[in-house]
Amino acid sequence: MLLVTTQLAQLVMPIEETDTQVILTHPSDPSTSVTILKYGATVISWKQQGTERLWVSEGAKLDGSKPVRGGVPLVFPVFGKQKKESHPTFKLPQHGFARNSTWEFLGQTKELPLSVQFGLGPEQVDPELYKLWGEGKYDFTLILNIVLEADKLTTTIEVENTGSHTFEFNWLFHTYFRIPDITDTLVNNLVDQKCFDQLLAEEYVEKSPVVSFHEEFDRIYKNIPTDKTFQIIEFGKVLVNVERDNLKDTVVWNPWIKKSEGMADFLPKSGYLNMLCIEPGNVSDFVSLTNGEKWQGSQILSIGGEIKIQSNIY
Ligand code: TA6
Repeated sequence: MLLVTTQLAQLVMPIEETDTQVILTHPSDPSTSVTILKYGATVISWKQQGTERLWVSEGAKLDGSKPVRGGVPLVFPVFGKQKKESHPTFKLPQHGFARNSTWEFLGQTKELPLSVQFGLGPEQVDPELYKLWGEGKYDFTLILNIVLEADKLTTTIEVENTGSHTFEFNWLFHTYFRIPDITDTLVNNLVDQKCFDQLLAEEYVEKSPVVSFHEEFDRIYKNIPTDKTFQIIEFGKVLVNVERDNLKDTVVWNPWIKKSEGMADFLPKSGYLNMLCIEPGNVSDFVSLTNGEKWQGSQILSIGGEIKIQSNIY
């Protein structure tokens, strides 16, 4: 059948691969797409009906010289810096090595919903970096599954211990959301959850039904039931819903003015007004995997919908 040019133009390439990136375009909506940098398997763009939903610094390095400042950096096998010198992750850099290793694009796994996979193993990690983790004695496979739907983006990580030594790890999706103005932004359904405040170095129970932002904010909310949905709300409208599967903790972070000024790759410096990190993970303790064991967790991001208040009223 002869397709005229305009119809051909409508034929969307659902998956496009370059040397450094993979771009998924929704089969029936070319204005909905997700771009993944092979370096760190970092999602660096999620456009939903043409609106960019993630924040990436204008100073972000996309050439593999350092982890991307923005998008969805992947944190493994340690969140932050381990304090115990005897811990196998003690010598690793902050947030581990998954976000600064080049992952292998494993291809498409499903037509609908459009799904692709990326993989990481020890052979893809800088040897100098890898031997900092338990003297390099561990063997693992990470498989990242990314599913793009019309108004939803799901990222699932599967961790497998493919070696003979048991290891323990943290996992976190370090997601940077793009928002119109942090000073008009609220996040709900963290109320009554225990959190560790990284700025005060103390633990307390969150008592605000909706959290607002007026200074640097860096809290690890712990052991939150996965039926709780966090909603980023502005002027009574839900921007994004953040749901989790098997990820019991969530970090909420905004660097504010001073911290932003201290990060060379955080640009523009006013960018703190337009970003908010809501980071589902397992970071308040370690997951332990013995030989052959697997673990998986998902972050499910969706757009809009009704405000849903979920508090522990019983
Ligand atoms: O997730 C919050 C956090 O742990 C903050 O404390 C801050 O360090 C942020 O991560 C960014 O870390 P990075 O290593 O990407 O500069």
